[in-house]
Amino acid sequence: MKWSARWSAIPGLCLAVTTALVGVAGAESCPGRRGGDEKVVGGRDARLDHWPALVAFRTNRPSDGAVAYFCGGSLIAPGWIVSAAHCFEGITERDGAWRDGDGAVVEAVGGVVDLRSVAPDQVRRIERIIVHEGYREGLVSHHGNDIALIRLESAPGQTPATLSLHPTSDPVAADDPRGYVAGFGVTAHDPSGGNYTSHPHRDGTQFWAGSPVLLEAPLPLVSGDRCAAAYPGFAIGPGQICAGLEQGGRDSCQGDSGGPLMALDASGCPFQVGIVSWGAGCALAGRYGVYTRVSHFAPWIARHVGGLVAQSAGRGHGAASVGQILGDLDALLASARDRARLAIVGRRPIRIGDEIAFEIATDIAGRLILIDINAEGTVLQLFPNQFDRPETVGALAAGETIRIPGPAYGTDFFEAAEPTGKGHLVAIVVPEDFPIGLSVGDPATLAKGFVPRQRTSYFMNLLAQIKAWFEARSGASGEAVKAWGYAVVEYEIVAR
Ligand code: 4AZ
Repeated sequence: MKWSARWSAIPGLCLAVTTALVGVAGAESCPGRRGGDEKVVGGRDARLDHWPALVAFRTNRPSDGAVAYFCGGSLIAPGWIVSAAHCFEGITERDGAWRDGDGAVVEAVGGVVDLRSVAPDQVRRIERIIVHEGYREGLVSHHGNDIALIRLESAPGQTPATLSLHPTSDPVAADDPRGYVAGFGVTAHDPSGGNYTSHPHRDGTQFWAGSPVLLEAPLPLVSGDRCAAAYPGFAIGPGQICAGLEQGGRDSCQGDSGGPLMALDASGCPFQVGIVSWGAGCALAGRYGVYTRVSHFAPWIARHVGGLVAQSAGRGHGAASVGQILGDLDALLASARDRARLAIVGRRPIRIGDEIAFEIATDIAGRLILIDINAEGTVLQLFPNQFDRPETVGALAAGETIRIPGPAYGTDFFEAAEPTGKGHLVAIVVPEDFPIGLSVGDPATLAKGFVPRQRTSYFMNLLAQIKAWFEARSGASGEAVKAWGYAVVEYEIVAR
């Protein structure tokens, strides 16, 4: 449902609806969108506007300014890059910078397709590198977990990539034809790395790279079974996703590692499903490229980064996938159910135009998140919002009952609005140390009213963050869940 209220009384709600409409129109001009339609080995020149979040990692030797590009990455939140763990083996912080074994400083370069003309403001230094705890140096093909997060000293002005944060937003078909990979890696495999070549910068200094220009390759995504069969004895599991052609010829390769594997949604908008990890040679027949599966590591990413841009479940096919996310939430918070209660105040059935309000009671202290998932699968955060006490965002005391809309709203009721059909209200009482500020979006958005999100993106990000909270406390069993309260109510809105 769309909980509309009296427009004059609640300008915030008007604004929320307007923003939602803008969101729909915005789908046509998403970052990186492709119309209908190869180092990358067997690649073609890439367009910058198709790869807005891509970054290249390089080493820069202070003694002589020698530069070498060694890996890719993808901006996923302001100042945060996701890449492959194996890219950062042997890189440590010394003398105030992250350096390789020779003392060369590691830098991230963003917003370029031609490495011959990199401007100083496109180069960032690294503040912190977080390598997955399960990664084993030199053993990527046996242990996986080939993922790392890189925090930059300052945030580049690039647009963060949309991520697949849940298995349901990974491409559904076993062999989805529309995958893309890009990078500055080598265009022919050489185990000794001999295919890196030296190129002149515009100013005459030299740099080393696999390719001086960004190359991309369209690559079908390959089912886990087919990929596992191609690599018997290796770790191809839920944490990996593969891409490539049965006959070979196109592939990512040395120097592309860490870069993004993108899928396209129904509108041609790219979202990241993989991170270039490894493969037997490059572009060989029957030897697919192996990528770290982003959705599998979503809770880990969310734990460190917080707010992310999530791809909608089922690639935009709404309600059924919202049900799956709700199912995950139910499983995670099952034993928190008796600590919060949620009621819709108003007559039944709820008819369009009816006056309704919500009452939430909690046995435990915490902060409330109230979410509406309407019959079309659109997710709207009802609380906290701009009418909440800003200093305490969502804070409730043990034993408190809160009514929404409350005194500050200027109205006692919401009006039930379209769409008709069955929806869900979800109340979650989250512990004090849960990063609610990140899950509800940035404060600027929050200040404008309710926080609208198209379909499931917001919901998946929230789920990823809740999973991350439990993962950091070793699982949902036992004591940790006692800090949570949870209530779900199914409702139905009928025509007048
Ligand atoms: C590498 O050596 C590498 N074909 C990266 C990706 C692939 C193979 C090798 C996938 O970094």
